[in-house]
Formats: sequence, structure tokens, C-alpha cells
Amino acid sequence: MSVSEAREVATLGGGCFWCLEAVFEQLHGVARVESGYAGGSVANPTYQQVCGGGTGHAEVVQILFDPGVLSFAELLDVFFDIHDPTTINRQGADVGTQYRSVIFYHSPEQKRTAEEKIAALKASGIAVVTQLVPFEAFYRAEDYHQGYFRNNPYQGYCQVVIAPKVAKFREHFAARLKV
Ligand code: MHO
Repeated sequence: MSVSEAREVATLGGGCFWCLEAVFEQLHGVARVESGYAGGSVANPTYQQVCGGGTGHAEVVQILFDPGVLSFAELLDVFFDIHDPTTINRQGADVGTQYRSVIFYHSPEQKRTAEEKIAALKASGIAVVTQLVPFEAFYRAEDYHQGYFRNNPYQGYCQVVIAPKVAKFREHFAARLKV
């Protein structure tokens, strides 16, 4: 599917953006994934600033997808499967507000769908802390963060943290993969 066929944008934070990007770019219906920053107080933050925690941004992925192939609800099913939505400002060993679980909704429909998903998870006993906030701005991260897992498969964090997440995702969503 080409970028021009994709009609909807989602902006999600669920820990280190390298992880989310590595997963979502393998999902059928996704045309493009970019790693970046959202939800903070300054424009065009650097990675160093965001890591310092002072700007208030979350590491996020911005996903361009074709809702005719993959609905926002299905995208959220993947999102909630591949990260831990029960830990505040934390994913595993990564701690800080930049790692918060957050959905930046782009429309009333996305907001409603996210509310329904969160309510269903809570009803099943999962104490979801994911924030639901209106999308305001996305700042693309530095070039070296784009395609990080693909470009640095042997880097330690990629091997230890990301590779198992990708493997689990590919197992859980085998029928929804691009290849
Ligand atoms: N703890 C990891 C997180 C990377 S991620 C892009 C590291 O510092 O390498 O936040």
C-alpha cells in the first residue's frame, strides 16, 4: 500500500519509540511510521532534552495507515499487546515521563474508540493507566532514530529489549503481518 492510499493518522506513546516503530512498521495496513515527540511544552525538542524529562514530551510513533485495511481499534489492540499499559511513566527498565503510556487522539471517533478499549481492558481486570489526550503537535525525532531497530539489529538494547517484543508481536498477530 502506498502512502497516498493511507488516510488516517495515529499518534501513540508506549515507551521507547524504537520498540513501537519496529512493531508497527511490520503491520499490514500501515504505510509509514515515524518516531518523534508529542505532548510537551517546547517546539522541536532534541532527544537529549526529552530524555532529561524537562520538556514534558512523550516518545511517540506517528502512524499513517489505511483504515480500510486496518481499523484504529485494531491498531489499538496491537498497541495494548506490545507495551505495558499498567505502569505509570515506565516501560520495564525505562523510567521517566517520556515513557508514559498515552494516546493522542486525532478525532472524536479515535477518542471514543480508545475510551471503549480502555474500558474493556479495565473490565477484564487490567489496571490501565494510559492517558487519552487530544493531539496537538508531533515533532519528528532525529534521523538516526528512524528505523532504529532495522538499522541497528545488533545493538544491545535492540537485541535484549526490542527483538523479543517484535517476536511476540509477530506470533500474536501472525495473520496481520505485511510479510
Ligand atoms: N534505555 C534506552 C532507551 C532508548 S529509547 C529511544 C537507551 O537509553 O538506550 O528511549
